[in-house]
Amino acid sequence: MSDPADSGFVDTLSRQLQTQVLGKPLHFFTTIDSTNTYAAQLARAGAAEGTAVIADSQSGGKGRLGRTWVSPAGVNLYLSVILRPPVPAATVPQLNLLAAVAVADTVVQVCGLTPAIKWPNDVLVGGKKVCGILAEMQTEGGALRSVVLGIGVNLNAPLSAFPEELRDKASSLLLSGGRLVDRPAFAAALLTHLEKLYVLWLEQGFLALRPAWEHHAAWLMGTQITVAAPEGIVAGTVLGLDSDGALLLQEGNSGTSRRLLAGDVTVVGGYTQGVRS
Ligand code: BT5
Repeated sequence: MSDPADSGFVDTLSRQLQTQVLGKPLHFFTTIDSTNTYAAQLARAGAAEGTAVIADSQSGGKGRLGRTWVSPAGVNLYLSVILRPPVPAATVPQLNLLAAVAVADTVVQVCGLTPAIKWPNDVLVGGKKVCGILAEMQTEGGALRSVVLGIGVNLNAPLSAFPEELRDKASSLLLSGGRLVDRPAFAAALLTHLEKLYVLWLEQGFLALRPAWEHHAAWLMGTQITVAAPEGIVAGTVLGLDSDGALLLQEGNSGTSRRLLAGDVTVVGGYTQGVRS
């Protein structure tokens, strides 16, 4: 059940929402452990595609691999959307890339800033992380039942909202752009971009999104990176994105090319090399 105490955000957002499916219905909480966890419960209970959960703050915001997403109140966006795409589970990681493009498009449109997507699930501004994405799926007997697409965007967080150890790695759109971001307007625009890209992806697959992803990509071909992947640390030169969204690397001295489906990327020499700001 939504928390009626702070319906201003939802009322404003609902008035501005121009989507057919995404964000309908919308559940809003002043505080919740994790919008992804709640959306997954709704999905298991049969909630329709498009159902969205937004919170003003999260007490247990989740990143990947059990990490924490810092989620202070009143300043940012914490959004989870339930999707039910009729696709094989193996294609679900592409939704991270899709969401990153949607966030980047929204940042350009609403803030006039130049974002950069860091594969697979971060959006940076000025080399610092302003957005993280967490796609979690539910399967039954190997078949995909639903995906919860969670998106956290630092909109108006001051530096003091981040713990010390994040202050040189994280930023908000306010800190980077110098202007307060209208939170419901950003959320409405993001849902519009998400829906447009989701429909394109359903109809034409990831290849139709790849040019937009490449347009916003943080590193150019040839950038030296290391990736902490599930299969181990891989170092190499970026060759680009494969047709399914996998990262293509030319590995070390061996010259062999590698396909990576998941991992944490570090740019050799820091974010200023080969990174658009
Ligand atoms: C992510 O994980 O970046 C996915 C974050 C997804 C958050 C959304 S909010 C709505 C929905 N509900 C949830 O519970 N989650 C989703 P990962 O790539 O593992 O990055 C996590 C790391 O980012 C942390 O270990 C920190 O280093 C850093 N971090 C944590 N909070 C941050 C923040 N607010 N801004 C920037 N960096 C942050």
